[in-house]
Amino acid sequence: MFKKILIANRGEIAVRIIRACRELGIETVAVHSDVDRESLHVKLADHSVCIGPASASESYLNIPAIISAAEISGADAIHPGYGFLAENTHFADVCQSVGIRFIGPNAESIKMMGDKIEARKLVAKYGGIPMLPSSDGTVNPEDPTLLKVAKKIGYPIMVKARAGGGGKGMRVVYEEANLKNAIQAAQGEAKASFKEGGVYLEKYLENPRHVEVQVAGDVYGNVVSFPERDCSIQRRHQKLVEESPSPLFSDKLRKKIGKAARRAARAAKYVTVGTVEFLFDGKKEFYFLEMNTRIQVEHTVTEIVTGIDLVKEQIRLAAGEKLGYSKDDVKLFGHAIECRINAEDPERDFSPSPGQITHLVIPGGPGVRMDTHIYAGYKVPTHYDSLLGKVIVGSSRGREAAIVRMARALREFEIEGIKTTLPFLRKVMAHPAFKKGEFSTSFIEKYFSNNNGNGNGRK
Ligand code: MV4
Repeated sequence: MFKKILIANRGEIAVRIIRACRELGIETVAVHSDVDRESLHVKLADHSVCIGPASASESYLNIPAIISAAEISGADAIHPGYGFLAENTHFADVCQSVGIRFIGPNAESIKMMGDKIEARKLVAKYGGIPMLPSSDGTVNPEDPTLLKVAKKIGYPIMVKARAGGGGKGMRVVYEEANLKNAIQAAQGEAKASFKEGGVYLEKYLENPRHVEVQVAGDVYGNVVSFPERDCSIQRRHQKLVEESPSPLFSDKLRKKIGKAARRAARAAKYVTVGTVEFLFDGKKEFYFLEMNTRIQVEHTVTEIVTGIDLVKEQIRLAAGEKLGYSKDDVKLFGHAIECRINAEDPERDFSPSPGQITHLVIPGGPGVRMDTHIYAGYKVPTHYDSLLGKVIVGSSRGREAAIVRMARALREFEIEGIKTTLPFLRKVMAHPAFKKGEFSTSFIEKYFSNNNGNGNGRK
């Protein structure tokens, strides 16, 4: 097992990782930028190193500074958290070349899964995983077979960036006449966002639900899957609410998606923890979308419904330990919901709201967990993403009871000095469509698009 882990991240996830290390008896090294000196992750870690100025490119993305900090402090592994360097192939490579274990899969897996075309090909070749019809590889407006390929897939079609992520470089096309323009636009956007301008075509699924499956694998080829998470409540590709299990899933469908996810993990020879994303039609079919090679923000709902500490699992598996249990040992208990608390103003189109927290009451009581780095007096910097933390609830009495519990927790929550997504989340919990479990990825657009806050979609 590792003796000392450097956490190349900040915020709630750095705190979460430090807590796992403490329980595992592993020493921790926090890194921080100039403006994060007073951050909770710095206070909780055994050691800390300042790695640069506020700007992320000079601190949390500064590979030489992070590697130097690891070498000086004698860390034998680096945990990247999510975001920043978590899916950076070059960083994973550098760690390996200096003899420091990167806590995640090998650089090869990260690279393969980062390329959506390669990932699809790998998974399709392995077989047994439902896929939407698509083009074989990248497409160009001048391809002589373009219209034929598109016709075979059938409209509507989504043009997607092979380096995609975060909804950039995507276009929906309903008719042939718009295809070439959409390809050009997506290529331009992809080139600007990812430097890689390649795009491909995929059958477009309207009003899908976003369902994902956590997987874990060891170096001996053992793989398990966990109950699915439903992450359909999102706004402009930012998730706001996640839950497990999905309100629309039967045991039969859960078995089927679990099997598909394990097959995808096996196809990728996946080691440590990862997530297989699917689109779900809301009735009975799901389709492979992509695979993420990092610990995710919403891993917590899976922890609540299974009782398994996924960050500890990730560290253990990265150190080469055996999984030690099989898919049938992973049991689903009750229902869990997570709400993301962001420093954003829902009244102003969710614009960032940094500043000092002047007053804070964090919810608690039965079945309530809060993962956060904030405290009263903490100053939210302007330089990083707006996630302040997550309220996670679990109930053994099912989804309705979990919603009641979340509404209760959000009611207890008090935060002053900055604007947050709290009032918005309270409305989501009270919304009839949410309560019924009847929502797709269009939920927020559909009911909150005028941002009138009344949640009925009318002005
Ligand atoms: C899709 C889709 C419909 N059909 N692909 C958005 C993020 C990127 N990873 C993939 N995304 C989508 N791909 C096909 N063939 C709809 C989306 C999509 C979406 C997916 C998950 C969660 C939220 C979403 C919001 C808009 C579009």
